[in-house]
Amino acid sequence: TLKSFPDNFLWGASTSAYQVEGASLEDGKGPSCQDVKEVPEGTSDLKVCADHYHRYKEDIALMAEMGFKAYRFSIAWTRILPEGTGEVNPKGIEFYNNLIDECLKYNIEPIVTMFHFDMPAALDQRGSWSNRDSVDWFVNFSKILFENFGDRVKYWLTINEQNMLTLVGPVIGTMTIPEGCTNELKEIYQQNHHMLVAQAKAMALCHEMLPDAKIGPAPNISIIYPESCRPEDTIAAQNANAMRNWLYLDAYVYGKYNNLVWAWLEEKDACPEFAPGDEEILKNAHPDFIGFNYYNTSVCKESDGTEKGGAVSQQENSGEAGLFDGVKNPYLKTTEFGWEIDPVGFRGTIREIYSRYHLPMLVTENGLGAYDKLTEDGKVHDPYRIEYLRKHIEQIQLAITDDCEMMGYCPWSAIDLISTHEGMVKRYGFIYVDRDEFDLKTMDRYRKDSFYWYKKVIATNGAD
Ligand code: BGP
Repeated sequence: TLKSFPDNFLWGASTSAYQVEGASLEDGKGPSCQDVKEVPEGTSDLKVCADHYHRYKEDIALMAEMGFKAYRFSIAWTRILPEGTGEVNPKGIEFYNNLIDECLKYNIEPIVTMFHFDMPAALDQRGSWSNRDSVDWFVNFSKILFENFGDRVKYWLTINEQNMLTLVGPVIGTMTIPEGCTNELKEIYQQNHHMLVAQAKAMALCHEMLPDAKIGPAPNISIIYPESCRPEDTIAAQNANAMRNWLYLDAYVYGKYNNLVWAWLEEKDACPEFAPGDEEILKNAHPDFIGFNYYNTSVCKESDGTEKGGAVSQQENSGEAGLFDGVKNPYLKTTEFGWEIDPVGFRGTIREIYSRYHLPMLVTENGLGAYDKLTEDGKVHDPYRIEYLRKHIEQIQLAITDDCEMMGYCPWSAIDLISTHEGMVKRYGFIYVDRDEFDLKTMDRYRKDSFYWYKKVIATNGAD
């Protein structure tokens, strides 16, 4: 028999500041790397997004109507510190105070991501994560957050998808390689090391300043299957999993570098340099839970030894010479945007994480991007989203039945917002925002079919 969802299960959904807020340079906000970089051709800029900055009250009222127990959002670093360091912007503090209070008014637990792809532009110019000072910049920012919001925010997330920043950051433009760099691989893993140290220090600081709060990371974790039962393919899959998943979780939870990845970096002369004390810092950080984003699994086989080009997107890794070669999964269907759909892999991923780390888990993202249509009578029929989410929720329940400890489910996204690569046309929300890619139209909110469905799911604690 199936076990039920825990009573205090955090049903909710997620957004991130640069994709939902808009008001990108309003009320003293400084530019982030997202505001200064060129958006992909044919997609909207980030100036207005869903205009959540001005409409958060209406949006949170809708989330409350769905019965949300939690709302995961990120705090834009440059709203709080326009230059990334230095003067605090009181208007930024005020906005997030209001947002948090609005959530609490409806008993919605705010879950705050401290860093979601939006490095302050001023710090980007100083080398971003390649600069060792980035550790102090991030810790300083997190201290300001704990001081200002720690009395009301119980759940904190450090860095969103650090593994994607590292694996595809240089490709998607969220990681910058300094000019004249002669060992790019080492540079990438040095930046990754700075992120590890930064978030470890932030976790320790959180525990010191806010003993009742809970803090964890939010990487993108999904298991990688071997293509066949050839033993060589299993070794390849272990390599790929170490590189994509376990490197990060091993470091977060055990404060240790994954041995498979370390050995590979050694061979490439690309091991990151440790500053004095780093080892201690990594060892002393203990996440209270593991937050993770899950969209799709992938498959690999033994490497044929040639360079394939590594990770090409969040969904696809073409392979690493000597470690594994990426292959397509013939068993899975894809979304309209070509992302594989694998609910069973979700259960597999949850089981794997739990058996490795034995920490409670919070799903911080999961969802389906589609071309939703608003009908003339103000409806949005999105049965495909309902089906996708239902199947994933079923798998969470199976994982709970497997005795994995699950804290909550916050799919992507609470409301339509700007997709990182596809702009406004790729929608994920329960709430439809009436705007097109370039035409802002009315910006009115509409309840999608999935809105009513999710409301029932929450009301029945997952029974629907
Ligand atoms: C995750 C990011 C989110 C969000 C999501 C969907 O990797 O954390 O910020 O964008 O992916 O991706 P996309 O917008 O490319 O469809």
